[in-house]
Amino acid sequence: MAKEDIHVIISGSRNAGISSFINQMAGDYEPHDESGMGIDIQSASVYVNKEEYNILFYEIASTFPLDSLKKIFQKKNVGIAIMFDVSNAVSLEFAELIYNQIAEKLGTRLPRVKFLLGSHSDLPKAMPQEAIDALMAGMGGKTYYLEFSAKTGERLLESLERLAQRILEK
Ligand SMILES: Nc1nc2c(ncn2[C@@H]2O[C@H](COP(=O)(O)OP(=O)(O)OP(=O)(O)O)[C@@H](O)[C@H]2O)c(=O)[nH]1
Ligand SMILES: [Mg+2]
Repeated sequence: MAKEDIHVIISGSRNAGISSFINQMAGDYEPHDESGMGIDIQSASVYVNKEEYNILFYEIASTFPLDSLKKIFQKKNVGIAIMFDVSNAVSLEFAELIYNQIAEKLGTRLPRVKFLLGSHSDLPKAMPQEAIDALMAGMGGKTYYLEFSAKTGERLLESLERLAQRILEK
C-alpha cells in the first residue's frame, strides 16, 4: 500500500535553520517539485505508531505567492510551521512578522494545526519563555511548540515525529 503523505508548509526568519532541520533529520531526502510551483519539496519517512508516512516540506518565503499553494492547503494531512532561532531574540520577532503575513494572506485557508519551531537549542536562549508563549498564543488554536538542535541532533527526530503525529490526529 502507498504511504500516506503529510504536508508541512514551513517558513521562518533568515538563518533560522530550516535547511539544517530538513537536511539533517532523516538523511534520505529527495528534493523534487511535484507541484510545478517552482519550489523545492523535500520528503522523508517518518513513523507514527509503527506506521510509515511520507512527510513533505514546502519551504516558502512570506513573500511567496501563496495562491499557488492552494492545492496543498486542501490536502488531508496538512500543517504549517514557523521556525526561529532560540539564541537570537530578533529571530523570534521576525518569526512573528512572517507568521502574521502568511496568516493574513491565507485567511480561513490557514491550516488549523500550527507549529512554532525553536532551533539552536544547543545555544543559550536569548528570550524569556514568556515571549515564546506570547507568540504561540497569538498563533492561536492548535499551536504546538517544539525545540531542537540541528547541530547536536537533540530532540530532532522526536520533533519530526511530533509534527507528523499532531497533524495526523488533527
Ligand atoms: N548551533 C546551531 N547552529 C545551527 C542550528 N541549525 C542551524 N544552524 C546554523 O545556522 C545557520 C543557518 O542555518 P540554515 O539551515 O542555513 O538556516 P535557513 O533557515 O535555511 O537559512 P536561510 O534559508 O538562508 O534563511 C548555519 O550556519 C547552520 O549551520 C542549530 O540547531 N544549532
Ligand atoms: Mg535555507
